[in-house]
Amino acid sequence: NSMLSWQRTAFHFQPPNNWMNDPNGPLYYKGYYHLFYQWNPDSAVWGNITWGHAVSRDLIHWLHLPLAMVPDHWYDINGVWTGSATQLPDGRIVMLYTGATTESVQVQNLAEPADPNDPLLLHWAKSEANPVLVPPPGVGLTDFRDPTTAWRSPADSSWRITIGSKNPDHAGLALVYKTDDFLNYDLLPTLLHVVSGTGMWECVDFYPVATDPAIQVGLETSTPPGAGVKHVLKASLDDDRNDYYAIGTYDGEGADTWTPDNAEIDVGIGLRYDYGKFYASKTFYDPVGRRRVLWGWIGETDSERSDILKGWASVQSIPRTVLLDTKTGSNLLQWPVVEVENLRMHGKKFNDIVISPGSVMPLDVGKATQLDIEAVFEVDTLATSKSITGETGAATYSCDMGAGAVGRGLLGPFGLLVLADDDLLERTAIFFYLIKGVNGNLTTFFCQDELSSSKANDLVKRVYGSLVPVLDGENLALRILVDHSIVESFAQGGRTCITSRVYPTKAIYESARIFLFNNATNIQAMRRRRTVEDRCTQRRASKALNAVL
Ligand code: DQQ
Repeated sequence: NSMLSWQRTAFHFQPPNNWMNDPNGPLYYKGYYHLFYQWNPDSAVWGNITWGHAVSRDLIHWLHLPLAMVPDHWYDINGVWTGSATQLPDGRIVMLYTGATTESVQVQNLAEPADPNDPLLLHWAKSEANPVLVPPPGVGLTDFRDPTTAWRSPADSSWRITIGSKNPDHAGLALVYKTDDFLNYDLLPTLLHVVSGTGMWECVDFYPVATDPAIQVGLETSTPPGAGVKHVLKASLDDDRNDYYAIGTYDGEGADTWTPDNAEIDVGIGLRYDYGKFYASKTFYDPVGRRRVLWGWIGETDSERSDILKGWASVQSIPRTVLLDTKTGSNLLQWPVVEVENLRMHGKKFNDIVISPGSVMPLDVGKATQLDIEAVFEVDTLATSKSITGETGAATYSCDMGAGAVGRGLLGPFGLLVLADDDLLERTAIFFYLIKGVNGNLTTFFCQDELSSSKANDLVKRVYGSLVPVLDGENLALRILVDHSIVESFAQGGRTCITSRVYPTKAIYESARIFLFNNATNIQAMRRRRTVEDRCTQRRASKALNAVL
């Protein structure tokens, strides 16, 4: 439907049409990045799941290729579901994926490139031995899916993979298998990990990260645990459709178990990759960029009817590099791959903008449907320490309570409005909200408000967000990618991320604008004082709580 074609993205990955979901088997091979994905070739809703396929030299520009795999055997006739690639030391690629059988039982299957000399990996040969794994005793026939990339055991140098499931008590868990040839597997007696109450774990991911601030590169999946290495475990929770990760320690010499650093922020109950729309993600190690790259499926938040009308559904997140945040030690940093910056065309800088309370200020960047925004907000610690907030700490605020971006607090909200029309009838707000606790400490929330993003009435609109760690002396930093119907935002270098799908009806084409806004009320106090002080010294004036872009 051409009326809705403006909703298609420009630099986020999308198939030519129809339904897409999880990213599958990302890998680098002979000069090309490969992305496979869950695709329904027949319609814009989930079903008939095959593997779509595309290649790229830069993770940004993609060439669409024919389907890599289709449901054509009893062991995957109800869907070629999610899987992962492993590159063996001899260069061989093995692809493990879940098949839904004629009886809809979930089994694991093996496929390999039919012609390893073809850098495009156009044809895939499914193994004669399929299925190579069936649900073990005690595991539900439909609770056994999404094998990971394999890693080498540091203890016996056999391969390990993990597969998500749940137990009868509704605990999410990750099974571990041992294999030498990817045809025969032994289920290990101990789980990699289990967390009560978290339900089915889909699309488990497991990988090492470097803890040394001097080694800020990604680590190959088989990097053994030990000094300077931690392991990240991620599960996609079928219950709430969000991707949760935790940082911990992998015991590769013992029982192949993983223990979180902090049991209170364990997998499924603690940190999320993204506090907006983001699911079924998967990382891979890029040997050329020496980085770990994360892909996530960004679904639609409009109606199924609209998806059918427009003829497509879903995009992939911008590929994000993933590192351990060695400053906090307790979260990851996600950041758009550097290649995205090659798309920047008409750079515009705005410096030293002071924005008064309750006001909105346009930033003239011309048509604003595709943007890569970097913004820094300077918070004067003197100003905040003097302000009497009357608020008692983090418990008094969360992004989804209250009035979102139109609320008025003492130290927030302030930030940007994107995909906004001149009259601000439509706008998506990305903002910070600071709370001063009774102990005098500041807590910073990072939020994204979709409530006024569109006049259309068939949408799910929310205020998303969470806390973001801000260390002493740091300014508040934002990166926002705007791409027609997606707003992907990163705070403090990627400590907290939020992705929204939005469907403006007025803020489109030439009418899309961006604005700065400040709804923090205590800047009023600052401003009054400044009027007096302006006569004395300009330096004092700059100590107000300034929002500086
Ligand atoms: N999507 C796939 C499954 C996976 C789910 C099926 C997650 O393999 O568990 O399309 O979105």
